[in-house]
Amino acid sequence: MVRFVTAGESHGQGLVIIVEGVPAGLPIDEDYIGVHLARRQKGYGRGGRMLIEQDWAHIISGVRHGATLGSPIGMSIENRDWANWEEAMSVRPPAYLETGGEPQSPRSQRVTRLRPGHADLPGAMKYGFNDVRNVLERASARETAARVAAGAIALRLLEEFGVAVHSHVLSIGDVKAAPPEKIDWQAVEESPVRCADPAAAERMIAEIDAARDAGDTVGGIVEVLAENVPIGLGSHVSWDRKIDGRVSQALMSINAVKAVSIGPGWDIVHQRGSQVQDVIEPVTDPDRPWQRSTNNLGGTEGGMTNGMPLAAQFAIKPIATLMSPLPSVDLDTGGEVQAHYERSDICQAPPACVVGEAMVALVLAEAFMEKFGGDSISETRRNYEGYMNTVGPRVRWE
Ligand code: EPS
Repeated sequence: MVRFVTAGESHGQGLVIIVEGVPAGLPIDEDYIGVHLARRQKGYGRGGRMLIEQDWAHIISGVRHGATLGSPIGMSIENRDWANWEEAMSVRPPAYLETGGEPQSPRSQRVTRLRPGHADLPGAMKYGFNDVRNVLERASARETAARVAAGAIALRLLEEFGVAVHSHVLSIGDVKAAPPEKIDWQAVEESPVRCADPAAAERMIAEIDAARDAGDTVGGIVEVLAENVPIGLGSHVSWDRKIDGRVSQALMSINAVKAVSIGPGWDIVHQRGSQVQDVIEPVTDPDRPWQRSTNNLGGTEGGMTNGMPLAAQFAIKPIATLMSPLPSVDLDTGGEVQAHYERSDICQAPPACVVGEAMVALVLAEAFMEKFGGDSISETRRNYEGYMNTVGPRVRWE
């Protein structure tokens, strides 16, 4: 079973990642993971933090001589900003707490002005804290760097079987990209907002600038597409095995995500059933004598992948930390205050694309290993090829 766990606070020493269940013999290196980490760091609308960080995942276990061992893969990513937070985020109690003196850094002051929309209030209540920093550090989207490192390993595994995962921005604020005929993925990589429609991209940039000028933030909608996914991942037989449910949970777990759809889910409910299903057309192909001319259902039917690209969209809300803060309440006194402001991003939609790719890849890798198994990549490949040879008209097997 492919699973992963992350640890790390936003301004602590760094992030730690463990990925388990990857078969032995998969070629992987830090450079490959580094490409994906760098993609996540880009995006118009980022705050000053990304000028400080240069994310790099050090592999510390599970890989030898450039290939996986089948053992848990351990990685760490340094937080360069830690150097500015050593007192505030110190593991040992800093001197001022022991002596009752004043902290050396203003960053060590307790945070008590609750930010609406962030984890501050529920986190402080749940964990019994009187300093919101104990919550916000882990609730920060910094953690998504760790997910991208884990996701890069899943992507590498899927790539061995021809699966490619891409992502792009569909909208930012009220600015929508025109539905693309065919997406030029290289152009998306070069777009500052990861948008396939260059005219819309310009307007998205202006939208982010306008939000920044107003001391505000802006959200967006993102699409992740996985191509060449084998038919039959996930299962219709039990609720927790359905691939669309698993993809949705994984995407919804990304910081600030408020809605997920498989395919253009919200749009198709306005149409009749006859317009929405992806009709199965016969074609003359001895191996797969069928095709779909549409993909309205986003590549899943009955909780299983159906051989079409898996397409998932998600909506990321405008970031909760506002330069012009909302009215709020102080955690200590209950008195009215302005919410806490701490340097933040204006728009997270472009980097969230890369995080979405990672989460989709992790779910697909888990479902892939569930279906094909194998302790070495060659064993997985034999099982995969054996199954793929059975995907076709049943008459062959009679
Ligand atoms: C974040 C606030 C900002 C972002 C951060 C998420 O960090 P800082 O408070 O240090 O300026 O840059 O995102 C990252 C550090 C990252 O790697 O994406 C928040 O409050 O969620």
